[in-house]
Amino acid sequence: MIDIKNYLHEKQLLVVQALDKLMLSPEGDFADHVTCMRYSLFVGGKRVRPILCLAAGTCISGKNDIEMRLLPVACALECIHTYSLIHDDLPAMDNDDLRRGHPTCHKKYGEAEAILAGDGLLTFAFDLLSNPVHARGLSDSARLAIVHTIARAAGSLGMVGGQALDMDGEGKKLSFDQLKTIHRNKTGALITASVLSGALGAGADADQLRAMQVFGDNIGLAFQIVDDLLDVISTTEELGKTAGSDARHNKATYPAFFGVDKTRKMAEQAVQTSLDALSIFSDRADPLRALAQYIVDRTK
Ligand code: GRG
Repeated sequence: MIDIKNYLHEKQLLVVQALDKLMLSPEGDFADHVTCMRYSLFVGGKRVRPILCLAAGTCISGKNDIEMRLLPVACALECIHTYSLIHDDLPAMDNDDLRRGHPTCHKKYGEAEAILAGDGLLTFAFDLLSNPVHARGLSDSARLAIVHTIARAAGSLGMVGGQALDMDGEGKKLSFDQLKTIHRNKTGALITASVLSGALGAGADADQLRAMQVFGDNIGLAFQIVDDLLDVISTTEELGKTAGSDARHNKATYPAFFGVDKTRKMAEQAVQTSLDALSIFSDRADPLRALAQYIVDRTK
């Protein structure tokens, strides 16, 4: 049985140290720009996506060095996620002052700097993924498959597209199907890609990839349902971002459709489906199992 608190603490440390080593240094001509990127990257965050990538790799490969080989991929995922948060907080989008318990990037450095920090982080992710120096230990074909998986999930047919639908839907009465499409793309796509890229890097076969896809889709769904729930039942202090933001922006959410109790049950159901998908794996999938449970139990 995995102690999820210790596991998360250990892997968060591993990811933060790798990010610090791999990320650009705040010196030279671009020092101010890089400082701004590093602020949002290191100000906090649970590091769920990189940890999912490492855990999926461990599930597929029994080799000790799999985490080390996947760290640049894990860091790229966190760079893309952080860019999405910076842009989501901008005045033109959710206009939030608080993120990860601290002032949002544009509040601290100004809007233009924040837009560019997001652009820089997104682009740097693909620098990390494609740079042979950072990607030691992954075959070229695995690296290409990972680049494609992440690019597809982060772009217009994934996270960016989901965000566009979300923005467009503000203040409108959306159907439940429309809400599911937004969640699947805005939040779910990058979470599934995190799991798949770890599995691809570790050499997963077609059956294993199919199982990882179902697992990722369902924890992505659970993650977003719980995010909707926490926005209603938690405080700004607990969340480290402004609570009640969905209602303020008139957004369709699971609690708005189903109420708090049914919403929690739906999240638990999605986690159960994700756990069922892992039944083909041995106890090497235990970290993934514990992460799925953490996603539904989390309080921030
Ligand atoms: C701007 C292209 C673009 C996309 C934005 C991620 C996103 C898409 C919007 C964030 C809005 C939001 C609250 C989405 C719900 C789920 C989510 C992604 C929450 C934040 O992720 P966590 O909880 O954050 O993993 P930390 O700070 O722990 O990394």
